[in-house]
Amino acid sequence: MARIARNIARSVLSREQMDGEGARVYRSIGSHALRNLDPFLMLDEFDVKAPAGFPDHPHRGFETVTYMLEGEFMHEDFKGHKGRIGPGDLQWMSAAKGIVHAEIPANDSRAHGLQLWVNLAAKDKMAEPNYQELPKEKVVHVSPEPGVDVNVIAGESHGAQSPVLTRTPTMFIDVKMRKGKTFEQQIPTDYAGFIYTISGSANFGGSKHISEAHHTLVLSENQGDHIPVESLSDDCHFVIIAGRPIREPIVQYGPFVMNTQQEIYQAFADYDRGRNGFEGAREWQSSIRDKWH
Ligand code: FJE
Ligand code: FE
Repeated sequence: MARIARNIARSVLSREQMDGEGARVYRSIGSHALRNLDPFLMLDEFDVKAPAGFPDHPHRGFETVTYMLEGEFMHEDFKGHKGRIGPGDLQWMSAAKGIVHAEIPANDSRAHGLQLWVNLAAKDKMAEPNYQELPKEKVVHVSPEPGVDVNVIAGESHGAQSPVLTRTPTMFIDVKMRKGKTFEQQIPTDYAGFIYTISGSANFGGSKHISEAHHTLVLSENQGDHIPVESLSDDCHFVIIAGRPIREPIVQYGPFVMNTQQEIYQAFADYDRGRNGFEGAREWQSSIRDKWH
């Protein structure tokens, strides 16, 4: 049987916008043009310089994946879990029933990276929160040929498998290519996905869609099992993100993502009263929030 390549069904350029406290983001999924792409709720390319950041805020019902490209972030949550994420480091945080935390630049230089929000199925939304943290050295790397460098954040690429466990089946592949190289990524036929371009230019998909940086390229759902890429510049850098759609109703209110309006009211009430996973949330203040104030 002939193999079918995925094509680019839509291309959307991210515009710069502000979120958190003065933090600059290029929003991909989650912007007005790309409300959500089941199972993904949001992808931000953040480019933050202190004193801007994302001080104390809650999450419920999904996972946040922070992948740092340049600079350093500090994080601290309401149960005392804290640390730093630097270039190439990965934090896969399953907020599930509740996390309250702060994420802010660790020093004076620009903190640049990606934050992806992966939805959870109803059965997982009220699970215990969990962190998977991989320093750069532990992020699985594969080079299928010279001039092609792949970091496997989640899933598998060219025989290399990420150790990250994803409650929602997800692949997240970071690819850097020199000019004139080719690359192919296998993608399960039942996954919905997209490519987000960070720098350089390349031809994407079977129909050779040319794209520059800061674009979200939504993959066709044509039963294709792979996406081919040909780079057109030496600084070609993009991520391929795909996952199995959950196909459940989504009701989102900022950082709470549930299945019904009733569950959103419950999330607000729990956060306010410190219950059902938000114990201690009301009294808590991060120690890092004052670093730049
Ligand atoms: C958010 C307030 C926030 N994009 N990229 C409201 F602070 C946030 C938020 C982030 C965020 C955090 C990081 Cl580290 C990177 C981000 C938004 O925390 F999403 C909303 N709606
Ligand atoms: Fe957060």
